[in-house]
Amino acid sequence: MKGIFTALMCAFDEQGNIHEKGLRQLVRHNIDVSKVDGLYVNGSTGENFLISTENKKRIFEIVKDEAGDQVKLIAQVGSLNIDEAVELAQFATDLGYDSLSAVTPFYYKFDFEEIKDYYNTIINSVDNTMIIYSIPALTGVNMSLEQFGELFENEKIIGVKFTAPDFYLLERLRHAYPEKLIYSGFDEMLLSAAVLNVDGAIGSTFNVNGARARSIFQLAQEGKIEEARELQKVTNDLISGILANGLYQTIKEMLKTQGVEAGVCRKPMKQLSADKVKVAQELAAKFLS
Ligand code: NAY
Repeated sequence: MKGIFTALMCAFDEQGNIHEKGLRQLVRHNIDVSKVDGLYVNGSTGENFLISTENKKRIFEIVKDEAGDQVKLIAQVGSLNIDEAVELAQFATDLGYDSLSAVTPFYYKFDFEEIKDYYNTIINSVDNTMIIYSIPALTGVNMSLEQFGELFENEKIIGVKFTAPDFYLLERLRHAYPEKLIYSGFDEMLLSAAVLNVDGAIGSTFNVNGARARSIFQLAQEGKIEEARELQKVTNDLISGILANGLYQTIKEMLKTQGVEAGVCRKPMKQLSADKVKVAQELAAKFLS
């Protein structure tokens, strides 16, 4: 379960339906071209919070069917509707997903006891493991070192996807829980996290930049920091361009230049203007050769 995991996009058609052929191509591109170690399915990048339970299940099915056992698969099942989270956890476990993940419950200001109960309820309902998905900038949920430790007391909670720029907390977590899996969540900070000895990374831009991300991670592990820094610089030039143009939409347009029918993003995300499509194509020409 270590290494570079792509936070998989999902291809949708203009009506917002799953574009199955495009989704299968996305899976193949990540496995065959980018050669990543695993896929993180139905996360933020998969537009999970914009789709129905049925669509979430269908995406889990298609991805497992296409990927088989070629790479590790993590199913993000987190939901404010805890019954849905449990249902999805059972569904993905039955399909053979290697691990589950759940975003911290958001919107309402849940206290820590409630967050802990949420994780234990989901994971104790299935024969699988859980990776906490922590992304404070989007959820508003900041957990302390001690609170992570309390969640980790459940042996089925095996790690955390740490999508935050708090490198002090990241270092403390690494030090305190050497046996837990820690994944870096911000692609633009991959090298810094790798230096702190994380076990892997999960990222949206790996859909197009997976090979470079793998190299950064490997170089850092070999102590070749100068070379890794150079690749992180190129990566961050690319990420700056993507973020300025519209994150998920731009990645989809870049994938289209690689022969992947990545479709469009679901509403309320808007589609790119013609000018921005051109910017995405220029980014692809510059960075994906
Ligand atoms: C997810 O669930 O898809 C992720 O959180 C993947 C991590 C990404 N975060 C978001 C919110 O998209 O890859 C990052 C991020 O897109 C990237 O670092 C650019 O900021």
